[in-house]
Amino acid sequence: MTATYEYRGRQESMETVRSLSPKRDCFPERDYDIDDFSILKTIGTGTFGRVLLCRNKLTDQYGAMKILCLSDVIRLKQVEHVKNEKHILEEIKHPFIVNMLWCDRDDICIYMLFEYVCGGELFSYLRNAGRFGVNTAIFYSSEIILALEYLHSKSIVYRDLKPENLLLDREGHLKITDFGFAKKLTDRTWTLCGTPEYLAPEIIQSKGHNKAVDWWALGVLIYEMLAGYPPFYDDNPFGIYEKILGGRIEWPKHFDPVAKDLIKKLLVQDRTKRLGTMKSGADDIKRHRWYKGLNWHEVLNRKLEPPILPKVSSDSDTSNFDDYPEGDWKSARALEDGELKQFEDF
Ligand code: ISQ
Repeated sequence: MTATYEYRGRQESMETVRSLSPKRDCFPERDYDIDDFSILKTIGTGTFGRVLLCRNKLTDQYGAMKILCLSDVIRLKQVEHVKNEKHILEEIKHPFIVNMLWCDRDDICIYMLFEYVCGGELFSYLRNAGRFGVNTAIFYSSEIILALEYLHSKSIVYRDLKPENLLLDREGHLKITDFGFAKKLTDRTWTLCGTPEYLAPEIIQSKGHNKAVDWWALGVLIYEMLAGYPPFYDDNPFGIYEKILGGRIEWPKHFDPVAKDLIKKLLVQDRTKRLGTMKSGADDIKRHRWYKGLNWHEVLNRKLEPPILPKVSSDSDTSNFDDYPEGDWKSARALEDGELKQFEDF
């Protein structure tokens, strides 16, 4: 397989839901003002925002500031998505998820401060290596499984698992980032209306918004780590969709047979039969023989030795991220009163 793959700029989901969850007691760490931060360098860009390395002038600590211009958020119809992302990030704290430390907005931008994860994307390491060995794939997938299990325990579906959204910290442990597609599942006992006898299966099952989508994506990710390319690929997106629905997977000759068994059980079309979605949840995956001998308590406590140690010269080293032109986010237009109403509760 010699083709190169382009994974950036994937289709955006249009699903939105508001979370009503209580704030965790440690958020925000302090009530800062955007002027408390020196903005240093762009380390990532997206369709309606950018992520910048910054330094807190009060504590001297480095952080990653995600800045979204409100006019772009409105123009791209992302208002509910962004509120959704903020609500979810306020609710979560986990060793394998990038932690949001503070969030604010003015009438020009939204500011989200995260811990700075300086090792860069797993994507870059995977492309450089070609493919990962079994122990490397076991290490990264085990940290992802615990992060997904945690999110699911809070009725949050992540929905965007891919190597570009996985960062390595200074020690080489994983952190999941970008909750723009994440969704808080609503309590179906409240939102299910209608006479039960007449309800369609997809209403009962809230099809498409189910935790099972994350376990499917885990199967794709483990395959891609071990093969070096994803299991369903075509030059055009419709070709990819056809292959996904066709369910035929080609296996490289070198592929580990035990991993193959696990991936086959994750890439099951019927999501009620997919590993991770039955009544034991993530335990069914954790007990698969590919993870035999792994101490999950040690995984959670970051006790396993990471297979890759990122090269980092200092806390503010950005060499593991691409260079981007420094756009002029400060000169974005301020919203008018009518438009600002959409962000009143932000
Ligand atoms: C933290 N560190 C580096 C990059 C990031 C991108 C998005 C969110 C948080 C981040």
